Amino acid sequence: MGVPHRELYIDGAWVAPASNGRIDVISPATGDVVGSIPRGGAADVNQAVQAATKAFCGPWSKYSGHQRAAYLRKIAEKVKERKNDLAQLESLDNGKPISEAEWDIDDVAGCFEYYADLAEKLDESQDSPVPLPMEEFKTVLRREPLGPVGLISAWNYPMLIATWKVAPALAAGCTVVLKPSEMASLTCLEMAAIADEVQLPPGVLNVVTGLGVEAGAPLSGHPGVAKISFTGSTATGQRIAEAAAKNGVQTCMELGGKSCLIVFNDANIEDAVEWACFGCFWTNGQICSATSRLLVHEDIADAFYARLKQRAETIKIADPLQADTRLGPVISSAQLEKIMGFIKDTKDEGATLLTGGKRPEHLSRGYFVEPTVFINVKPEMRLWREEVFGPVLASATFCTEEEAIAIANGSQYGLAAAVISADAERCKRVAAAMETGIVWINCSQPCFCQAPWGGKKASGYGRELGTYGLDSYLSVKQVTSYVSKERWDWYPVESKL
Ligand code: TXE
Repeated sequence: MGVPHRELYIDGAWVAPASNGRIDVISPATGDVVGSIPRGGAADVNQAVQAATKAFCGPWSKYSGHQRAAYLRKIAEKVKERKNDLAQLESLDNGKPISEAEWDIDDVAGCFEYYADLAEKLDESQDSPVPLPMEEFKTVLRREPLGPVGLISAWNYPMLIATWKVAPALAAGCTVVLKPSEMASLTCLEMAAIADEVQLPPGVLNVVTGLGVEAGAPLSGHPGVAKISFTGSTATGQRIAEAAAKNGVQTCMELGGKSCLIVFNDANIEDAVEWACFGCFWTNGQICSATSRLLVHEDIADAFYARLKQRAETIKIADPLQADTRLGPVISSAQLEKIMGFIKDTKDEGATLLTGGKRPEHLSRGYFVEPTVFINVKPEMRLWREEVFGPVLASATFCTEEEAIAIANGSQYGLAAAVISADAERCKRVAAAMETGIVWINCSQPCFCQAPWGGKKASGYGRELGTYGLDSYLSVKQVTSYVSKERWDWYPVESKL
């Protein structure tokens, strides 16, 4: 499969970066260079923000929601037409199994369609009245797009995470400068190609690829954007929020996680093991919401761990482009090293390795790691506290519901949590007690563009997706009219006497 040679997409045109530089694209499955992306920098970002500003003032923010929706629907159509090649490109670039990349591309199309629907509804809900206590006045609300926005995205769901930001931003009437992760930018450049094909007006979507410090930093510190939406690590998120705050620019932060799955003793072990594996090993373990901490009730721990070991050892690790592969490589050699460092430290700290813990022997190239499970992991161990972003599951046992809740909440992160139990009332109680933005009951990881997504604590703030996602790209203006026939009298006559 050929990797398209693309330039930056600015103001409706493909342009070489000012630096003329390029960044190698490395296949995580082989370590081979398979293409390159443009190495954008501050001058390119500046041009892109100018183009987005012009397009915002020009056609885009003036269009009706229906007009914008028509473009979003055309983008969704093209994504569907190109599903196979986009999924292959995603799998090649990021290493995720092709079956998962195909889901992602379906979700990209679905997300553009969903926000097309919401853009149309925006027309109907414009100028909605606000009930007031004085009948002399009438207030209506106008919901207006924020302006040109900067979107900085991550590599684990390259096209999908970008879409979670681009689709609601465009639906709201904002224009966009997208800075994808340098680790996997290919499908975001194809998003630009699709925008070009459907003749999205120039400057409405600009894509500037490049390194975080060279292209991301100038975007997050640019005074010309109205908002920065970021998905990535907590440390980078803090830097971006600081840079944006200096210009009074608002931010939405979707950061790391260390989510906990709690399995009670009335759970069906077979089902719970399946969710435990899916919840941590899906997307090669590189998911912000991965339930990478697993609490198992002590009554069922032996049976549960025996089945978990068996199941983890049947997960097929192979070339991600093969249809039946379930675990591909992690994104880079640096990420592989980081994961192997966690595995070594956890062994040294005295946890028990249940399965995995090394690179698979049958794969001599690429950045593969076996699905790895540690049990008897203590809360003070690094593996329990820090995000690994790889197929490594940390498990411990618990005795009471209160204890499980306290351990699950005892994390700096607060993105997601999951509970598995046959007792619906208990699930409801635990869900209410979790200090997270997302809770799954009797499952782990389902994600729908209709439902809000985001976390608490070090996992960030703000919400993407659902109607919250659209609202986050809108500002609300109150328009208040005096509607009484009587002259407004500052002081009623009697009180002047
Ligand atoms: O993330 P970064 P990296 C976590 C995960 C992973 C770790 C490091 O634990 O191991 O982060 O991954 C851009 N100003 N997550 O290095 O640095 C960068 O170019 C502006 C969790 O990839 O956060 C990319 O586009 N932008 C996560 C984006 O920020 C900057 C998904 C993310 O990069 C910048 C990915 C700067 N100074 C990793 N520095 C999740 N929440 O899902 C970098 N960038």
